[in-house]
Amino acid sequence: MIADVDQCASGPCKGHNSVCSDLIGGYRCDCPIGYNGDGDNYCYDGHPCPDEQNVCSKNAICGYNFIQQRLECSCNKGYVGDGLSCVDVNECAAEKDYDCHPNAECVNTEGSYFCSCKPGYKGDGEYECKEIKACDSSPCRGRNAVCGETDGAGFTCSCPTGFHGDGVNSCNDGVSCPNGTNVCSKDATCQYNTERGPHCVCKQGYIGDGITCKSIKTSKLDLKPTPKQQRPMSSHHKRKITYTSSHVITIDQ
Ligand SMILES: [Ca+2]
Repeated sequence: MIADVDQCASGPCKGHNSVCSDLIGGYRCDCPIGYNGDGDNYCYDGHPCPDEQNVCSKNAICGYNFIQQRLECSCNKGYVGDGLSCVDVNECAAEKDYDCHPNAECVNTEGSYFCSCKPGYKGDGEYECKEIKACDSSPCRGRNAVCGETDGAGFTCSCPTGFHGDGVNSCNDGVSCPNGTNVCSKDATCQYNTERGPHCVCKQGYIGDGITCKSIKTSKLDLKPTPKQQRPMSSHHKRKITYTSSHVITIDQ
C-alpha cells in the first residue's frame, strides 16, 4: 500500500484566502464561503481586486471576467505578459509599432515611447520635424537687419539698401554710433535708444535733424529789432541792424 502524500503541504493554492483540499493523488483549490474566484489564483469577497487581493503586476489592471467568472489581470497598454508579470514593449524595435516623422528617431520608454527629431531638425517629432535654419534664432539683432542663410548652416547679417551699420547689431538710415561712421553734424551728438536706434541729436542751442544742425540764433529770422532801431530808414542806403541776438545781418535797402 502506498501512503498518500499531502498535496497541500507545499501551499499550491495561490489565491488570496483560497482553501486547499488534499485529494487522493492531487489537490483542489477553492474559495471560502462568501468569496468568489477560481481558487487557484484569485478569491475575492465581492469587490474585484481590492488592494490586499490584487496580485496583478503593477503594470496591469485587475478586472472580473464574468464569462469565465474569475478575476483577470490584463497588462496595461505598452506592456506584455500574463498580467501577473508585465514587461515593457520596445515599440522602437519594429517600425510598425511606432509612428514617427521621417526626420525623427524613436526613443523607447517604460510603458511607451516618444519621437525625437534628428539633430538639425525641430518639431514635435511626430507630425513635424523641419530643418533648423541659422536665421531661425534671429541672430541679426540690429534694427532693420536682414539675415541670410549660407551653406553649412551659417548666416550673414546685412543692412537693406539705404541703411548703414554692421547688420549684426545695427542698421540705420545714415547714423551709426558710437564706433561706426558717424554722420552726425559736428553740432550734434549720436545717441541710441531702442525705439529709434542710433540717431543724431542737435546739441543745445541748435535745431535740425541731427545730421544738419543750425544755430537757433541765426535761424531766428523773425527776430524783432530793438525799439531804438525801429526808426525810419533812409532809402538807397546800406544799413546795419543789430538784433537782440547780437548777430549782425546786413540788409540792402
Ligand atoms: Ca516602451
